[in-house]
Amino acid sequence: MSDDQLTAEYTRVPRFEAGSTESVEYLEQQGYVVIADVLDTEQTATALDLTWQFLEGLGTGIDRDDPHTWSDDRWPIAVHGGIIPGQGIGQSAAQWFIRSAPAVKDAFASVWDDDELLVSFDGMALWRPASIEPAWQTNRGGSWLHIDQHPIGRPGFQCVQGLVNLIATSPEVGGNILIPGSHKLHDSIEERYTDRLAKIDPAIDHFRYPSDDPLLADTPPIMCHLEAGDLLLWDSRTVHCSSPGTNPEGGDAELQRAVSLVCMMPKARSNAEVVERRRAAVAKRTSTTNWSDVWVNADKFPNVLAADTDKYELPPVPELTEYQQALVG
Ligand SMILES: O=C(O)CCC(=O)C(=O)O
Repeated sequence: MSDDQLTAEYTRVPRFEAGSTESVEYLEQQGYVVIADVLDTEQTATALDLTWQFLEGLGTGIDRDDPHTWSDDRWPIAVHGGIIPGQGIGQSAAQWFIRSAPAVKDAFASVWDDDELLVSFDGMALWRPASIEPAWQTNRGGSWLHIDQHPIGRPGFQCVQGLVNLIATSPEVGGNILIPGSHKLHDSIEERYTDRLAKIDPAIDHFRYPSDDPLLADTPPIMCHLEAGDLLLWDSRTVHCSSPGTNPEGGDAELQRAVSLVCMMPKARSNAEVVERRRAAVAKRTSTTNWSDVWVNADKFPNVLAADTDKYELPPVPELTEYQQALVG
């Protein structure tokens, strides 16, 4: 198997109601859970429209109706898996609209048994059609199978990440891949990957997981089918990534995948300094990672810093409702 190959079984898994006890139990056992319909059809359409407004508003000449204008020199900077972490996306109207859906908070509130939550200022994964330009195909899963929680710096249960899916998934296009139950391996990583871990600062919550790990041999990766409007939640210890599917160059000349990354954690886990920075981030249109208990500025990611960011216009400063301000802190 070459380094970047990863075969995942495309699977229809149970879809739970936001806030249900069953959804929390499934998450605890499997390390992931699908929450059905956190956005309805109309809300999903609005979310996609706002996503295009963000892209067109960058001022680089992107036109939603002309895929030939979606070229790298106009597209926002994308990192692994087509994730756009910066250019103000974390404070865009699209992201605020999606993360403010009541069912998104219900889902996280039941996980934490706490409804005083702060939301991440995350980005989105937007996949352009490789049928137009093969180079737009995103990284194959095996190249970035990972967990988002340092095994020593953050032991035990610490965070649940999520994505709101805006376009129904298919085996051909691909999408998120995860390894059910792999959150239970987290405690053993320190012992099994001592040398690798020694090179990673305990404050960096990203660990590339070897796809040939023998403990994964009996639990094949899955790619969950998601309807438009579904929320996928996973424990940050669950081994995951995304990958193009079986026919990535075969799709129509339109956006192939659009997901909004979203994460909520209890306000009680944060502190006054982090909250102050979060409040300032709204006006500055700064994006973050999934964590809201620490301050991590996604505009300072090396790939973002290395790029020519002057050409991008930031989205307008969002006017937040009381509900949204409470999610800032
Ligand atoms: O796009 C995806 O499904 C993967 C997202 C991911 O790996 C992450 O947010 O850590």
